[in-house]
Amino acid sequence: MRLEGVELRRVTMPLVAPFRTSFGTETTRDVLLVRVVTGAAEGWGECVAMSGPLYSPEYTEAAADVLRRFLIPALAAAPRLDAYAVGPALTPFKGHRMAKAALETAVLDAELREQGRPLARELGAVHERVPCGVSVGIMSSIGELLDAVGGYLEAGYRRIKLKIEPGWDVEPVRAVREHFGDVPLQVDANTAYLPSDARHLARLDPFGLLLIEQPLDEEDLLGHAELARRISTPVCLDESITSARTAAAAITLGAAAIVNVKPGRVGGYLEARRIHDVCVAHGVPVWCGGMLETGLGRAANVALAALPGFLLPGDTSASDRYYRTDLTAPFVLHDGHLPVPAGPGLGVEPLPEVLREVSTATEWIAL
Ligand code: NPQ
Ligand code: MG
Repeated sequence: MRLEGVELRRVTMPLVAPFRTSFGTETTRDVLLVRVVTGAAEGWGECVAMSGPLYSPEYTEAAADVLRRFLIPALAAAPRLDAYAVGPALTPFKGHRMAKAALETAVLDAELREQGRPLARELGAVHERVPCGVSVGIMSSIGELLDAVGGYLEAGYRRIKLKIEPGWDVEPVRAVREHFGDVPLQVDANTAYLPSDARHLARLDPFGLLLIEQPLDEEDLLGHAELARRISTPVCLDESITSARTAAAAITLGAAAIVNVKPGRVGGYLEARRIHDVCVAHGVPVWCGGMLETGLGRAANVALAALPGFLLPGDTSASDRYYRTDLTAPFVLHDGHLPVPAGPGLGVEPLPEVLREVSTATEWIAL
């Protein structure tokens, strides 16, 4: 495969409603898209970094910068190009996994399109559709939360995840349990608690949650292991899991009974599959996280979520959870499931008129 060039494109997507987490409130999604052009095809990768370094150290401008200064030039110099050569070509550069993931995904998409092969098949998917969950932001009142959760259950979502933080945890969980009974329910703290909050978090035990996601600092594997001994809710890690190696360490330490797999956070879909494999070998269930992806990233996430170790519904929600108009043909929930794309590569492409409408800048890097 020969690379002719790479396009970096910025798009601004308004969210249907503000999304509040312990690290802030987002009203629009500022996305960096990577498009690679080869002799025979083009491929797309969506960078999941946020506009500020709030979820992880990466942010959109930094991702664009490292791609243009370091990652794309390194790829251009690589002797042999296919998706499996991208990771090794980029290993000299530390971190920046979301930027690396976007570039690798674009190359993988182009390669699979050239070969007429779907991403799901390439990754080892075993399902044609996947059950979907939804992530529900922190609200200004319990009433507002119950309206939101009721709407999602009505729409068919198979699992509800509540964002929590100190001051918004036991009461919202209690209210959802009281109103909606035994629905599959989990919580996500995005690192908002301290090890000294263990006794408080144990107050969630009676509600029979599927899991608590990333209660403590991303570097605190030992703290999560200790917390897991003090609460009965299974501890799931998100931010802490940056590679198959950290997944193995977290499992061995007893810091993760369940793992959230986000391809962007770990450097791409190939590393995401390795994490899946490590977890399956240890009997640790995984599920696919979400970063408010457009249809491009969503298509790839749904393909990944169809692997056999993905035993819990993911944050692979329908397009209309976040966007009135998606970049691609919308993903629509049927019976609480999304279909795994069956076409070559990602199996979806941006709608040209929508893409033009939401794009704020493009940059072509010829190779
Ligand atoms: C999580 N996602 O699991 C993340 C965090 C998150 C679906 O809960 C803009 C872009 C806003 C990415 C807010 C979900 C975001 C974002 C939250 C990611 O931790
Ligand atoms: Mg999370």
